[in-house]
Amino acid sequence: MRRRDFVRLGWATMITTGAATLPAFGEPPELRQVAGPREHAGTLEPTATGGAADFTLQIAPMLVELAPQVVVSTVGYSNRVPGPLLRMREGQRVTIDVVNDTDVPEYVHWHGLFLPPEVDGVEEEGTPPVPPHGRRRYQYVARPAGSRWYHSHTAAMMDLHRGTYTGQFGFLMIDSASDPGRYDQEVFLALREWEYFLSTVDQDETPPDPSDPMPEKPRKPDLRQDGLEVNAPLYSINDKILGAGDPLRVQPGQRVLMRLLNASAAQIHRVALAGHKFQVVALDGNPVPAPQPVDVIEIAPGERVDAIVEMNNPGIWILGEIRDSARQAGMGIVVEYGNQQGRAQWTPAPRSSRWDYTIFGTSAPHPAPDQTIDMVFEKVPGGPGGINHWLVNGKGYPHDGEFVFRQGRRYRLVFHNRTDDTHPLHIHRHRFELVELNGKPTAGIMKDTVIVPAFGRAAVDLVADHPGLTLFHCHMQQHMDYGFMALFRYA
Ligand SMILES: [Cu+2]
Repeated sequence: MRRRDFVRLGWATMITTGAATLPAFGEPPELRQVAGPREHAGTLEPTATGGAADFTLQIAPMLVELAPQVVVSTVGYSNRVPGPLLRMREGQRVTIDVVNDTDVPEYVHWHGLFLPPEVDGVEEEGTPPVPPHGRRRYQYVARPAGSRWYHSHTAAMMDLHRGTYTGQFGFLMIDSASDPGRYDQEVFLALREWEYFLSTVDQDETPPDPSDPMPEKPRKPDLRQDGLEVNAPLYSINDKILGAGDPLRVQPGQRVLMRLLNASAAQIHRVALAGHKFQVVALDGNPVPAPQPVDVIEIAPGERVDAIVEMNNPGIWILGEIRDSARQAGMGIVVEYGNQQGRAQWTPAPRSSRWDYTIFGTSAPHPAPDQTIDMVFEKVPGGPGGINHWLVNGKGYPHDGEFVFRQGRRYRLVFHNRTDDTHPLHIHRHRFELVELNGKPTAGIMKDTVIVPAFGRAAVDLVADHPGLTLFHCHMQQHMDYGFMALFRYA
């Protein structure tokens, strides 16, 4: 990106607090890869000593040109949104230097990797911060293979210019030696909103489906008034609003692997590609046992979906959010076949296309868990002008050490969502197998983040095989900041 004369939107300037100084718009640091798996421990050093890093990330204020004359001020990695693609091989020992050119401590979390707590990038697990105007070196072995990502793991609370509200996110790809990779093009698509603000409206709520079983719905509705939710006026895929960036150029007959990431701080998204279907091949970077074609992909903050699209319908199409308001606010990208003319077409997705993880699973039996841990989630509505608070088993974070794993044991975590909101629940440093969703059994779907619908229930199995403190939380920044977290420790 070259420096040019940015014209900032008046209202965007008014609601933006940070980033008074412009970064130097130089060339991004060169990314290099160094071969060779070495020993297996993760280490974290305060300074970059002991040789060159494989990757360097610079945390600094930056401007994002979402469209001509639509420029937002945020904090990002190496002056790019998304940050640089960090691509590594499974088993590779990588060294990443993080330079923090801001006034506040930061944490870079490597989402979906099996890392020791001291390099996971999480304050609650004991990772040291990257100090303000300082640097820190992360070293770890990259595994498991698949679509991973990295993002800020800083608490934001009421400051909507910190943590995942900022542009601090990027793709991290761990390539497997055994990956068949049968595709002609690979594209990375991050879904985002910009200029978050507090509002009484919950933007991503879908109308209730009468067939939704809602097994955790209480008999008596909670009549207390909700507090403020996080809302946004601008949306993008990667750093561009729909129509403002280069189209995704394809050719008839191509198989395009789309690696979708929801890098939002607050919203679940549903996307479709007009005229095409997505063949879903992996969830959270892990291949699914039964790939299936779908019209609509639902993806929550923290989740990744890998899908192959057969380019078999020449034209100019829109890949975008199925909600008209979100697409019109920017969430989309044009997909253009060669030698086509005209306007990009949008066609509404079929009404029947409801997202259901279990269609990608099998009916294989599960080994009996050694222990079942029930986790009940409740909301304490904030009332007018307030913020909702969240309880796990009757308490907000921190708990008194009640969540304990023993190494090698198999746990069944049962998530009881006794709230009228849908939550993407994430566990660090481990992955789990989805066992049941709203009473529907499934097997073979490995994830690190799972959507538990409003008044819904999910059960996941996890083998405790990564000793150390392990954070569990809702991936919506506001929910996490206001109590929706728990820390597991190994006995
Ligand atoms: Cu939540």
